[in-house]
Formats: sequence, structure tokens, C-alpha cells
Amino acid sequence: MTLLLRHGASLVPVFDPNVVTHIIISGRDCGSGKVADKAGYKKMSDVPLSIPTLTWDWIADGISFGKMPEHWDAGGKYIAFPERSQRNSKSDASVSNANARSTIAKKVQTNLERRKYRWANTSKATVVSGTPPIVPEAISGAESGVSVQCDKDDPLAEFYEAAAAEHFERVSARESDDDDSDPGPSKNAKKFAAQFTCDNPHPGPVGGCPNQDIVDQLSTLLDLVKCQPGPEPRQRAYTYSRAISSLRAHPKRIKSFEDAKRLPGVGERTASKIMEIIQTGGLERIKHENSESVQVVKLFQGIYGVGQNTAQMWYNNGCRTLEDLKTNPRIVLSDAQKVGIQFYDDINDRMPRAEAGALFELIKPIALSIDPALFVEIMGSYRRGKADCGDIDILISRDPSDGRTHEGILQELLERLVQAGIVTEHLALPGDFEDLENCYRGLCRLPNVAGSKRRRIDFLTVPWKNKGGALLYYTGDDIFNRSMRYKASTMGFSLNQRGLSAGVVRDPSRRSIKLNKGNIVASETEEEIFKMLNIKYRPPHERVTHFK
Ligand code: DCT
Ligand code: MG
Repeated sequence: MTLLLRHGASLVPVFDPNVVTHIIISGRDCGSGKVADKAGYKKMSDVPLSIPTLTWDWIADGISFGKMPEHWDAGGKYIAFPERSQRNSKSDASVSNANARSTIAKKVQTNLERRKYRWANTSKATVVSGTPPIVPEAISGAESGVSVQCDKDDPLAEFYEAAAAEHFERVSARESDDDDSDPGPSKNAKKFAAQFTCDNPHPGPVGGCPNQDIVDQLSTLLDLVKCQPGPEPRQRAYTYSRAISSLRAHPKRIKSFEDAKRLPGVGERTASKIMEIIQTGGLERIKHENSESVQVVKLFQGIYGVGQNTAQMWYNNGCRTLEDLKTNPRIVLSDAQKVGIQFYDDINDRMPRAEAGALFELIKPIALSIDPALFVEIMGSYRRGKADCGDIDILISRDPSDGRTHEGILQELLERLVQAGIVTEHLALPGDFEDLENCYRGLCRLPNVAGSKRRRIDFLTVPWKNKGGALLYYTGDDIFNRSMRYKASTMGFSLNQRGLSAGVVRDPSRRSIKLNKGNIVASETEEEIFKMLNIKYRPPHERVTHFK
């Protein structure tokens, strides 16, 4: 897998004939039935012929001959199942692939129809098909202590994220670069408690970061490295992230190589880069990393719902521009991706705080007109007081003590917002609108304002008993959340958007995996969660770790 990734392949967790370009067979005992089964087909002849099944030798020989993957000979001796090569004519392949695509498309459509029920007839906005539904299980990625918004494309993303959370806290805990010991619950929790980011009301230096120019350059480099496939760039991205975190937390200007080397997470090579930035104001490595493929992958990753693997796969298919994605016959875009392309510039633009506030001031009364007892609050960067916002995050709940809940409210609210011209496109609908815990993603705009841009909007609904956990989680910021989750785990708790749980049993070798979910011990208010974790209550504006 490492070799494949290094040579530009993207690995996908689930077989999708619209996405998969090759199936590589590495085990000698891997029969055609087994492979077909893995791909979700009854027999090998159902696998689209346009997707070759090749032996591992294809990779090994291609690499040893020093050729680029697109020049590797995909025929003859490398075909894993010779019976497939006999029918491997191009027209046959495209017909087969087209059939497979239409079957998949039909399946997706049927599933969506099932989910949409009466919603479809009443909504005027564009209903997106092909987008995975945002169901409660999807939001519960944080269950395992990982971010809920990790790259769903990447089968290993949640593990990287969990590891990043742990390592981030190591940086905050001032551990040395070489110390690889696990600061897990076996260590004295009190000792760690004093060093968690969430314990510090001002996690960054007061009065701004004296090394902001270095942070900016390394962040640019990090963004470029993040667009490259494979474990090696991921490792480098991790190294740069650690260095950036250390620099952000450092109260003094770095002046020398030795100063830089003393920072947690900074080795010789990163220290040299820091010195280059100090001495020249720039970093040659940025030019080197900013290759055409990286620029294109970055462009594609700006499309809503597109992760690194999909972006890389599109690049490998010869696409270079957003226009190419619309015209290339090999690319099948989901409706959400089409919307993402149509409003690419709007969605990638941050909105002024005032615009987010104005939209919320329109939305809240509409929600309260449905049920005045609703709890409706704007979350995310807005609640933290940020001057600009990437999107609008709105949390909805309702105190059930009068016997009523917010069940069904989200659907009604969305219908009214569509009618009011505020919500304009849907990107991901909840699996079941009747659930109390739900998540909706879409686009909105200020109606009756000429030229107003499309903005991303998320609605989250939670049961009242989980309101505190949800408020805490959706307020962020992400690093503050990580820090609280990690502190919770060192104290034997588990924290997610539903609240704080005790009695969680973790796999000793992979602490991100829970063997027993435990019981919720604090969840209705933010204050009780802070208290249980022995952290002084921090109002939202003190939960800021990003200083840009
Ligand atoms: N969140 C998190 N970890 C992530 C992403 C999000 O803990 N990886 C939480 C914290 C913020 C909240 O979800 C809303 O997420 P975003 O809208 O992505 O972030 P934001 O802080 O509101 O920033 P932006 O202004 O970019 O929307
Ligand atoms: Mg936000």
C-alpha cells in the first residue's frame, strides 16, 4: 500500500466503480470469487471490465522499470484472471461500466427517495442525490475521540486524527522531540492537567504571536504537503503541525538555530527551515512543493465533499480544472459536488461576522415561530467571537419538561427557510428527520440583497439531555476540543458531542478504540463538563487557539 500510494494511487475503503480505476491482487490464494465478493458483486463477470484486475507484479515491475504508472503495461502477463482479458474489448468495457454506474445511481436514488418521503414535494431548493446522508452515526465519529469531520475518503483518517490529538497534547506538554512515550492514563493525571491547552485561558502568547511570520510560512508549506498522497507527506505534515503548534505557543521571538531546536517537536531540518524564514523572509521549499499536481489537488479539495483521495484520483484521470471535471466522461460527480463546483468561489470565501449574524437574526425568529420554546443558538467561530466565519453552525434543542420535543422541527424549519429564499441548496439531508439528533448541511444567502453570496450552513439538533456536550463541541475551536477530549481520556473519561462518559474501556494497544462505551456523567450544561474535568469554566471567546 505504501508503494501504491507513493506512486500516486489512492486507496478507497469501499469499492465504487465510479471511483476505482484498478483492482490489484496481491495474495496467491485470492480467488476471483473472493475478489468479486469484496467488491460487492456476485461473480467476477459482474465487475466492470473497464476496471482491470492486475497482479502485484504489475506494480513491482512497473516500479523496477522506473516508468510512471500511466506507462505501465496493464496487459498480458499481469492480468490476474485471464478469463476477464478475453472479453476485454473497449466497447464491452464501457457498456459494462455504464451499466454498473446506472445500477449504482439507481441504488443511490432509491435510498434517497426512501429518506426524503414528504420532504421532496415541499422543498423548492435543489435536492442533492448521491451525497451520503448525515445520520447520527455519521456525527458520532467523535465517539472514539476523533474529529467528526475527518476525511471520510480515507480509510485510515480517524486513526491519524486520534494520533494527532494525542501528539498535539504532547507538544503542549513540552515533551522532547525524541520522547515517544505514551502520556496515557497510566501517568499522573494531575501532572498532565496543568499542561493541557484547555486549562490555559490564553493558550497563545498574549498580544499576538511573535513568530507569526514563521507560522505563516510553515502553514503554507503544510497546506501543500497535505495535498500530497502517501504516508511520507503525511508524516511531514505531522512534523510541520507540531512545529507550528510549538511556535504558536512560544512567547518569545525565535532568533537562532538553537532557539528553534529547543522548541518541542522541532528537529534539525525544521529548525533550518525556521532559520531560512528568519534570514530571507521566505522558504524555497514552498516553491519546490507547489507542483502542478499539488495545485490541482488543492483546487479540487476546495469542492464541497471532496477529500484528498478523490481529488488525487481526478488528477490521475487527467483533470486539471473545474471545467475538466464537468466534461471528462470518466468523472461522475455527485449532486453535492456539482453544487460545490457551481458555487466554488462563494463557498471558499469566509463571510464577515456581520453577515453570519444577519443570517442568524433572520433564521432564529422563523424557528421560534414554529415553536417558541425552542433553544436556537449560533455556534462555531461566531460564538467564539471571530471576525469572520467559514460557515454558519446552528444548534437546535428543546426542553422536554412540558412533554414536547423538537421532533420534526428541522424539516419544517428548512421548508420555511427555502420558501423565504434563505436556504438555497441542500448538500446533505438527515437520514430521518424525526430523530432528535440530526445534522443538515446546505447553502444559504441573504435574501433580497443583490449579489449576496452563497454561504455554507449546518443545522444540528440534539436531545436536551445532550445540549451541554453539543454546545461545547460545536463551539470549538477544534484544538480546544481535542485538548478537552484528550484530558478527559487521561482522567478515565470519554468526551464527545453527546457529553462526558465514565467507565469507558479502551483497547490498551489502540486507545482510540473503545471496548465499552460507559455511561454519560455530564452532558446537559457546559459548566458541569468543565467541572468534572477540573477545568475552570472558559467562556467561548477563551476557547480560541487559532490566532490568525
Ligand atoms: N470541530 C472540531 N473538530 C473539527 C472540526 C470541527 O471539534 N475537526 C468543532 C469545533 C467547531 C465546530 O465543530 C464547527 O466546525 P467548523 O464550522 O468547521 O469550525 P469553526 O470553528 O466554526 O470555523 P469556521 O469559521 O471555519 O467555520
Ligand atoms: Mg463554523
